[in-house]
Amino acid sequence: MTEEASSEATLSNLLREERTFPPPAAFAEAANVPASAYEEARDDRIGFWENQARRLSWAEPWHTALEWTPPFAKWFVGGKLNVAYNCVDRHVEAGNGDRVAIHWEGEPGDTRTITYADLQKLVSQAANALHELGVRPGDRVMIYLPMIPEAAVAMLACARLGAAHSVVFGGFSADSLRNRIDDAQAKVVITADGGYRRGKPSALKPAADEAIAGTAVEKVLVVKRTNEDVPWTEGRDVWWHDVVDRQPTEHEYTTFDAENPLFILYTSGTTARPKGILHTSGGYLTQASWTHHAVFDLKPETDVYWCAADIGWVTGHSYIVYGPLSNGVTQVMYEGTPDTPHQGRFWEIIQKYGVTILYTAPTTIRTFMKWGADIPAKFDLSSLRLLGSVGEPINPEAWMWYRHHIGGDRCPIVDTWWQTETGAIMISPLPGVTATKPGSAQRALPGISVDVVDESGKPVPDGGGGYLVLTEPWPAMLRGIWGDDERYKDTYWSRYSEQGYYFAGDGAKKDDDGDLWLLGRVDDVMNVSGHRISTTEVESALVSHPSVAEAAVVGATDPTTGQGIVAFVILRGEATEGGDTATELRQHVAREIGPIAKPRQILVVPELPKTRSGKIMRRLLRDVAENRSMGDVTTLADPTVMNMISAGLAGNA
Ligand code: 6R9
Repeated sequence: MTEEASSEATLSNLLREERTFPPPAAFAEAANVPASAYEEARDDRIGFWENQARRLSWAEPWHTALEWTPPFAKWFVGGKLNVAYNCVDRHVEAGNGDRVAIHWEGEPGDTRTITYADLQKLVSQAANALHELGVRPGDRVMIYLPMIPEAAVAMLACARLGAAHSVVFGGFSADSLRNRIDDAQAKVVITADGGYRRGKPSALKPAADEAIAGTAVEKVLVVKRTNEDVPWTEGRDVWWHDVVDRQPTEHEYTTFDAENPLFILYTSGTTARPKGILHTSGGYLTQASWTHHAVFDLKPETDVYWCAADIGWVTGHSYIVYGPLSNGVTQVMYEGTPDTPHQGRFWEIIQKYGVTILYTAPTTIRTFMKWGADIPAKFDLSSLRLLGSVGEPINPEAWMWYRHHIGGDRCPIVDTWWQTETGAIMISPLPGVTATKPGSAQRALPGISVDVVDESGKPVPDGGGGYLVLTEPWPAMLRGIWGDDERYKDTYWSRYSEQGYYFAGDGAKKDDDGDLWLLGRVDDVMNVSGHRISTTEVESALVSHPSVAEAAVVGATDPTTGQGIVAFVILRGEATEGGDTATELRQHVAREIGPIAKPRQILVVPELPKTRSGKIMRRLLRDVAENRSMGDVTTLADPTVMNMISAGLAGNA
């Protein structure tokens, strides 16, 4: 055995998961998508997607399902549709206007109930207003809003007009917003006075103003949410309630090409130049809609669905707005943070609305673990029937906690792998079919072709590890990087250009059953004395210790080993920081993975630096671990976290 192979073998310990959980019989029997979907798609992949496209309403049918000029794809060429009509009007026309589309819950406890008939009126008014403000098909509109219904309404209004929206997280800085406005050459910005976060109004308009000054933006449409005073630029700024509310509640839509741009979403990156991921209409909506139906087993008449993501993340686009609404779902939308006013807020919401499907991120689940299982135990969660996870690899430990404490050991869990670039879910169990394994996203959905390959592009055998690639085009795939075809080719298609594979940038392993384990971004691989160790594996080992709630691991330059493993851990609510916690945890990792993976240093911290989509910014932790001054923190959900960490570490020393 080579050294590489032997370390791979040691490191696979954690990923040899013995437990499997087949779907409950009743669930399987009533499931939307049966096992035969895999065969159907294998026999005729394109035909399979054409069938799913027929779940939508088209004004004109396509003549060519896929035009593939690698790496540029066009799906459903010649087809015409209106995305907003598909998400709203057709449900009203089908007699479901009275169905609740959105149960909105504001952080302070105010609520709004919006039916599909209401939504149709709201979207029509907003579309009329945007038209009045000069928005035309092909234009770009920036959306910088808190989690209020107007965010979804604004997106749909743009879609209705054939203009592309670009949503920017409310938590992003003025600088980030300005970069994106410039790159997209947006004409109109939709923002709000502010939103509520952690029990307080949090202003948005001042940052929007700072970002807009000197750009090509002509109009700023401002929603009143917090009633705080805001700076105002006459002639440029208009209130939503002045301009939108007086519009007719009907809007005659036109239909657009399947390849008409629907949105640009910027990925939060480490480089200065934003990367605008471009998505178009027909293929995107087909896959967002079908995956939502298939992976969440969505039953529009009876389910109450809740995706607890922010709309500024791709998950909010595909699984709050386009997927769910195209399926006529009743859903919950929540404005605030999970611990305001108390740590049981999520469970209270689930109990109140009878939520049946919950979709959230591992980071949130680990936060709940940290707060303790007695909190959800105080609420009635018996309405839940399916749980989903997205955003990061979910540690087996967190998976089991989610299954037991939230899902009452009865709800299937779907661990869904996908990216801003893929537009919709690619790898996930099918809840009525797959016997799930804690920590594994398992296999490609029907109609999706993935593989794990080595450096040279050769598929690795079962049991092996390498890089995740997508081997065939898929309907919701990005159509490019806005304004930069070269960068698109470079970033995703140059690494395996010979094979024509899309390089996802994620490490992955196939276990002995051929199931997939995602290991995080490939740049999250450490090199310790020549052994390649993924940060995810060490983090998983740490989190499997009863006193650890959350862990982030980085490789810091080490004079002897190349890199040394530095772990930042948050202890669980009940655990206290004792003198030998670090020693105990180092031994624990050695037991779980092998001595080579033992962290050089373990630092107990109160919080971890995360983006709004819950991804740990290891780059900043590496700065701390290597005693450097900190890099750019503007994309952090909470920029004060790094100060807390530095202060805590200084105190420890
Ligand atoms: C949807 C979303 C994409 C990156 C992706 C991967 C990580 C997402 C995951 C997962 C393991 C999962 N990721 N889901 N890793 N298991 N179920 O998160 O999009 O913000 O673009 O991030 O997130 O590393 O490459 P995006």
